[in-house]
Amino acid sequence: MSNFSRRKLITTGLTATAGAAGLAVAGRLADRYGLIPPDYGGVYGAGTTLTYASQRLLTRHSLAREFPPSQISKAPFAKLRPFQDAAYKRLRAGGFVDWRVDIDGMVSRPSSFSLAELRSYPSRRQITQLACEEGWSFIAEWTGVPLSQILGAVGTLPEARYVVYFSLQPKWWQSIDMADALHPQTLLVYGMNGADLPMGHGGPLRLRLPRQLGYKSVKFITRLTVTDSLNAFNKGGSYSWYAGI
Ligand SMILES: Nc1nc2c(c(=O)[nH]1)N[C@H]1C(S)=C(S)[C@@H](COP(=O)(O)O)O[C@H]1N2
Ligand SMILES: [Mo]
Repeated sequence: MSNFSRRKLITTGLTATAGAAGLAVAGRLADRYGLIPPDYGGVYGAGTTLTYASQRLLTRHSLAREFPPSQISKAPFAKLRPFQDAAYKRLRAGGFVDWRVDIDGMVSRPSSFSLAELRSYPSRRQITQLACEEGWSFIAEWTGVPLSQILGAVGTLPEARYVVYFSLQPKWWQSIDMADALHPQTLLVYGMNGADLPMGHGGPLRLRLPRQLGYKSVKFITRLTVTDSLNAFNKGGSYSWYAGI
């Protein structure tokens, strides 16, 4: 059977099963095809599995919508409450020359990148929407280096399955699978609407992942860990692990 019709069959099977015989069967089917999101069994349970499995089969390579410049929001909403972190203030006073993002875990060359080093890679600029789970959204132009380039530079090992990314804000981290980590629209962003990324939106560096809800776009990125298991990391808050939109 061709890859496409096999995918179609599995997806159709998942959807039909979910309607007819209940979500538990969909879960077993998804398990067979390696499509269980790591928080399966959590509060979101089988519904999340179904979303993740269907999206992975159908849209692994699809792009989030990009907009023309005329659609850029005039007043993008920065969610941040005043950010009083002392280490951040010091780094900011120094023009962020000492900001580093460390990359470790399952990579051949664990590395530490300055913003200048990140900017020396070919950049990507994309106008996409950031949508919060609370219901609001805005459209902005984001500039940064595709995460795939940085992962290529450090050399991810073949066993790598996830990238966990951490913020200077201690309670903020998230993780994505390699399909999202290597996706061309997944960026380490340092610019927004033609200027440096402002503090309110996570400057000097945030992850942008336009195919998932806003909470996966973690701000103030300082570290990335490549891993084959998320067992050592709980999800980073009470959100669902997979937030595909
Ligand atoms: N470090 C950090 N990253 C974060 C958050 C946060 O509070 N701290 N909020 C998340 C949520 S819930 C959303 S919707 C977006 C909001 O991005 P914005 O402030 O650029 O609008 O950032 C995400 N990344
Ligand atoms: Mo959010």
